[in-house]
Amino acid sequence: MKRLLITGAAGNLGQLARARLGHLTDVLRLSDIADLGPAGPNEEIVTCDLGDEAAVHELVRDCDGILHLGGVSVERPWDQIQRGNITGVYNLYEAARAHGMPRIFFASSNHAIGYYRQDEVIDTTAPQKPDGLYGVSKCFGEAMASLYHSKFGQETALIRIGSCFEKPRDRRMLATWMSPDDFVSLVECVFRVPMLGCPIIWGVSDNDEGWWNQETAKLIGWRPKDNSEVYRQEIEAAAPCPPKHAPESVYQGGKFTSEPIYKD
Ligand code: NAI
Ligand code: 15L
Repeated sequence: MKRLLITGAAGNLGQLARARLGHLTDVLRLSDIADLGPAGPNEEIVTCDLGDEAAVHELVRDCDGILHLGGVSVERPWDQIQRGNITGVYNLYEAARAHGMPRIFFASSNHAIGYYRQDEVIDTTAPQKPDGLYGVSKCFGEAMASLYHSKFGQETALIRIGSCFEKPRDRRMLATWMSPDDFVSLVECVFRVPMLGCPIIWGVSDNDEGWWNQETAKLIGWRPKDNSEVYRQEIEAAAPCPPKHAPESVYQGGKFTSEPIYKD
């Protein structure tokens, strides 16, 4: 690849991608509304609000791939979600259509299906069941990717990320955790597979505990290697088990299901 664009490059996963995915491309174009510091070798820095249509068109120009991590990543008031995750995603897909349809890795979320219960196992054909406005915005992103694939042939990997952090942070994350190494190998597979289409894939490690039937990862040759089980003792010792009827024990989306609709 000549130029890979990373949106949300100042964020948690964006910093990881910046540090570890330079080998995929000649040039990394890094973008965010937040400060990204100085450009390193083979890096370009572009400050850009995803809600700004003209700026997003310039951002996407001359890119062969897009790792789309930018936007609001938790539950927030509608106007914030709308700018980053609704208008922003529309702007991104329109810009991609205008500039040669670079392949997109879309960071969707388990919160698109967060109201499924933890005693259910679902696959990627299960209807969306978002657990908040943030989850609704990820459902919208998945729908945009599907539309642009059907209408124009735009390729997108819809990655429903569980919880990607250095280590699982609570009991629920023993089921939802994706390790940084598995994230890196997933991005490599998405951009290296000859034909992608528009699959939904669970962004989760090879954990013993889990609620998602990982049947589509093989379409891109991705085999996650890490397992949250190695952290079980540490996690269980750190905090008492939440009550049986608490949202974090009942729903796949955990505490997101008990968030209010924020007004400001
Ligand atoms: P993050 O919140 O750390 O990073 C998101 C970045 O997007 C931030 O640097 C922020 O400044 C930028 N951003 C927000 N609004 C923007 C706008 N209007 N224009 C331009 N940039 C904007 O989130 P994180 O953890 O790095 O996640 C990356 C992506 O993966 C997000 O889309 C998130 O929804 C998704 N995801 C992450 C999970 C995780 O476990 N880290 C789980 C599921 C989904
Ligand atoms: C997400 O979608 C969030 O972006 C991330 O911060 C985590 O909270 C994750 O889901 C999760 O469900 O653990």
